[in-house]
Amino acid sequence: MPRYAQLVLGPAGSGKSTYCSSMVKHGEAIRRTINVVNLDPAAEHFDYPVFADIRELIELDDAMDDKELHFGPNGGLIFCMEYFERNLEWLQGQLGDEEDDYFLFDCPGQIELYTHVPVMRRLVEQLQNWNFHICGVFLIDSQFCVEQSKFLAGMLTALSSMIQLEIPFIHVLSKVDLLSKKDKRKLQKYTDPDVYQLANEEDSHQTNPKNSFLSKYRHLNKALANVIYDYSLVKFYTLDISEEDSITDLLMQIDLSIQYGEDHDVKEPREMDEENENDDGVHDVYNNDVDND
Ligand SMILES: Nc1nc2c(ncn2[C@@H]2O[C@H](COP(=O)(O)OP(=O)(O)O)[C@@H](O)[C@H]2O)c(=O)[nH]1
Ligand SMILES: [Mg+2]
Repeated sequence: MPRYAQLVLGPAGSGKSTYCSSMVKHGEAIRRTINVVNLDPAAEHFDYPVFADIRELIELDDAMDDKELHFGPNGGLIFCMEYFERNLEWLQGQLGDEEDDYFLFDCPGQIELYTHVPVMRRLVEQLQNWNFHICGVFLIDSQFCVEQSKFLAGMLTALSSMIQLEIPFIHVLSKVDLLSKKDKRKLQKYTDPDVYQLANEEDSHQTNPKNSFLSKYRHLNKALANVIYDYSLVKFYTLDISEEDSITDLLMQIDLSIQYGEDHDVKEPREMDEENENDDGVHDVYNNDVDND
């Protein structure tokens, strides 16, 4: 039986740790165990029960205080994550080998860790070797996304992480509870699969349409929106942690992407016989689109 994991990604402050904590609480409510592993060596505060904590392996302050290394916060973080990468057996020991376990990995927010440094990629490969089905859950603060240009910028960051990690991604606009009704309505157009309409919109910040730089920029936005639309690259879900339904819907989408629960259905004896004859492993279908044959 496989195990399941979400890599919770996104810029600092996008709400990753809060998301993990909401998922744990939701899990408790529906009697499902969701474990969280803190992978942020600089984490100061989170309010979920931590299953394993990278700070027991290495802490950012230790890397920064080292008299020979002289690291600042960013260099220190990369150092910690590279140390982690060389010591993945520590993680293996922490995770144990219970079948069917479900983990969230609360990751650090530095985007370069997903796009430029191999650590996350190595982590994904290792988890796959340990029989995990993994997806990336990429959070973007919805408050920054009510403007079209910022939304596209966020989307491109998410996209570059997705290309690097080569796992299914669920993109989430977080903190929707903080939006005004008007901004919530604005957000709807981003969660609509038809991103194309973005291309034809005026950005409220472009006050002078005759300015040639702005006009070029508008063309660029349009071209980007077209690429994203043409390849169906990114679909966004919203998350309002004050609404249980919002969490339920999101978890369902994520579970679908990692095929969690497929092995849990109660099977009729006849179905089981058929399955034994035609021994289809879960791995064969993982990563393909869900098909209901
Ligand atoms: N109202 C509200 N605040 C949030 C939400 N998610 C995060 N925050 C706040 O945003 C800040 C950063 O959140 P955190 O989860 O630590 O972000 P991280 O750096 O991505 O782990 C904290 O002050 C949180 O309380 C949310 O869904 N709703
Ligand atoms: Mg955090």
